[in-house]
Amino acid sequence: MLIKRTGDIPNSEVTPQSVYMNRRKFLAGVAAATGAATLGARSVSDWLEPARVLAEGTKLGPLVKSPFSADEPPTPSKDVEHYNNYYEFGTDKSDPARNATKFVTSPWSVSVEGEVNKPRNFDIEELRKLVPLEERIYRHRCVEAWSIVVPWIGYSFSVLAKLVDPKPTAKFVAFQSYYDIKQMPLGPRAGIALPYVEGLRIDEAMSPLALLTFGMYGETLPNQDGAPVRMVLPWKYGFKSIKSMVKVRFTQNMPPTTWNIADAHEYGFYSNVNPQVDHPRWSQATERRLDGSFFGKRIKTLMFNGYGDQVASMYNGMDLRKYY
Ligand SMILES: Nc1nc2c(c(=O)[nH]1)N[C@H]1C(S)=C(S)[C@@H](COP(=O)(O)O)O[C@H]1N2
Ligand SMILES: [Mo]
Repeated sequence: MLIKRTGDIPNSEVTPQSVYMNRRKFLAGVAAATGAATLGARSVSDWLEPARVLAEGTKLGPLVKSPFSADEPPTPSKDVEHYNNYYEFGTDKSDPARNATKFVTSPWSVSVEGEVNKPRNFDIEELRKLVPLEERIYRHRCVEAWSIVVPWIGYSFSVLAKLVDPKPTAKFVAFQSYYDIKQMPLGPRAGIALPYVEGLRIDEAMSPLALLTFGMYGETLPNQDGAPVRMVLPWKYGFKSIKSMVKVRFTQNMPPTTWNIADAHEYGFYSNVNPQVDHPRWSQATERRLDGSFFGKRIKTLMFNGYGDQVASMYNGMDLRKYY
């Protein structure tokens, strides 16, 4: 086990939002006064007190606006927080919101390893502070033909990748979710092999669109949406966007992926959104956009979920029926 979890932090030790915000203002003042935001490799805040983990629903900011944002109104957050796939917490869409409320996500760290020159274990708070956080409004399309528009908060995964310095032998990136039967007692009944694993080709992982995600709707991620850190890959079906990540491994070979293990015929490694290639059991030509109404709205699905300008060239010359 690569992740060391030293037990629960009592609630009293989690910095309340007001204290945190005041501390931010104070630190901004310190930084301005000294004319330097960092002392060596560590930030001013690290010298003043040890990193604290932000609780679920803590405001994140300031946020940088992203040029990658879709020009579409976000889905009401109520839908995004109550219509989930997170099989570790149950297989019904309403299960995760109910069953993940007590999920302990602090302390948390992410191990980055494999074909890299500088493997490292990142504390979640350190990871979140690597670069300024962006708000990116992305369309998110589930393979089950429903979709949402979410203002995610994070930064490009490539920032993290560059820090660990991948070797030329790194051709793929494998991701792994947290799994603990004690916290996820429904896991053994999920019908898929856990821990949940996913993967990307290295060029896909380095695409600026691939978002290392810490929050949504201005706040830290709700547990059911993948707290405290997940991937979001808007040009791929939703199951590629792994939640509650604990391990990132750069590899020479294509890594196994959860839904491909479960049924290779239905779920491929690439799983780019493609309205022309149907799922064996249903059409992928349209999707039901959740919009706060009972049924949502039926709309046409776009190739690469509308992100073709940014990602299509990565698949030049590939038969996308074969590499689904
Ligand atoms: N660990 C883990 N990650 C996961 C899943 C899961 O069951 N377990 N479901 C995937 C699927 S199928 C989708 S559509 C998205 C849903 O993300 P959301 O609930 O935040 O909308 O998470 C993906 N990541
Ligand atoms: Mo999905």
